[in-house]
Amino acid sequence: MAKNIPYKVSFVPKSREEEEEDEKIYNRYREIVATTLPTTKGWADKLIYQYEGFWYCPGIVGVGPLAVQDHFKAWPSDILLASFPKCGTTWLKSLAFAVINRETHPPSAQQQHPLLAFNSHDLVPMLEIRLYNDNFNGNQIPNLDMLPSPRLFGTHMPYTSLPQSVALSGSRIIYICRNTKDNLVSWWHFLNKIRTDLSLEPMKLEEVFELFCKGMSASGPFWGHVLGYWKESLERPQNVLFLKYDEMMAEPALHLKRIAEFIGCPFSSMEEKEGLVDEIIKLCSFENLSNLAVNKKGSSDHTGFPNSAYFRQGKVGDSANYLSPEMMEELDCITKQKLHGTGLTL
Ligand code: PAP
Repeated sequence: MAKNIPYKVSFVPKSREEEEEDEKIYNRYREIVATTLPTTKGWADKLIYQYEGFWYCPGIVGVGPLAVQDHFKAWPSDILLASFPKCGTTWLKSLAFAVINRETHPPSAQQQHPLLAFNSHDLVPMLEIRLYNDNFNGNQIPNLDMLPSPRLFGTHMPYTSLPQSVALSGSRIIYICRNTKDNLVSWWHFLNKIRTDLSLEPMKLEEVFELFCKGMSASGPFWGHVLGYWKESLERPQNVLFLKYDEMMAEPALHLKRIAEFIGCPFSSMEEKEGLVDEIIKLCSFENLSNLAVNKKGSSDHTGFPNSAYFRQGKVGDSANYLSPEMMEELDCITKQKLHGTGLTL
C-alpha cells in the first residue's frame, strides 16, 4: 500500500502574500504565549504554558490551540474525536476510522486495511498537535476544505477552548476518558519515553503525581477537561457522545455499535450477522495493532515519537502495580470531590 497520508492534501501551496500573512498570525500567537500567558517548568524540556485554564507543552503543540480557536471552521458533517491525553485516543481513532470507512476498507480485507500501514494518529490528525501546530506546519494555516466528508479530526483541547463553530455547526464529538489512576500511570510512562527521547532524566512517579494533582499534565487539569465534555454531553447528547475506556474494554461490541449509531452509520442486521462488529474490534484490538510492524518500529507524522509509545499495556487497573495505597486514595478522593454532584463517576 502506498504511504500516502490522506490529510497531506490540507497543506495546499499558498501564495507568497498568504504565507507572509500566516507567518504574521503565528508571530502574534507566539508573542501572546511568550508575554501574556502563565508559564512554569512543568514536565518537559520547555516551559509549559496555561491557556484558558489548561496546560500545554510548546514542544508538543507549539501555539496550536490558539490557531485552532481562530482558524478551524467546523462543518456540520465533521466528527471530532476528543480526549484527555492517555485515555484511549489511539484506540478510539482506530475504531472510528474503521467504522466510517468500512465500505471502502472492509476489516476482513486485513492485508489492505490502512490501519495495517498507518498508526491511527496518521489517519485521524490532531487539530492542535498536527494541523495547526507551528512546529510542524511551517507557519501555514492549513486549508482543510479538500478533505473528504465526513472529516475526522482528533483533539486534546478542552471543550471550552474549541472554536464556536464546533457547537454552532452541529458537528459531532466523541469524547473518551478513563479512570484517573490508570490515566496518570499511562501519562507517567509516556512522559518518560518523551524525556528519554529528549535525553532528559526520567521523572519519578511521585513528582508526576504531585503535578497531576495540581492539574499540571498535558491538557490538564484532568477533571476540568472531563467535566467540560461531560456537561456538554448531557446538554447535547445528539452531538456529544461521552465514552469511558474502562467500559469499552469490558463491552467493546456494545460501544462500537453506539459509536456507529452516533455518527449516523449504524451496523445493519446483515453486517452484524456477518460478524463485522467483531472484525472491527479484532482489527483495532491492542493485541493486533501493537504487534504490527508500523506500530512496533515506525514513527508517525503525529508528533514524531515512535508509534510504540502509544501502546504499553492496554489494560484496566494496571495503575495498582505502580501507585501506593496512599496515592490511590488521594486520587480517588480528589476525583470524588471534583465530580461531586455532576452525575459522573470515574
Ligand atoms: P495519546 O493521548 O497520546 O494519543 P492514548 O492513545 O490516549 O494516547 O493513550 C494510550 C493508552 O491507550 C495506553 O494505555 P496504557 O499506558 O495504560 O497501556 C495504550 O496502551 C492504550 N491503547 C493504545 N491502543 C489501544 C488499543 N487498541 N486498545 C486498548 N488500549 C489501547
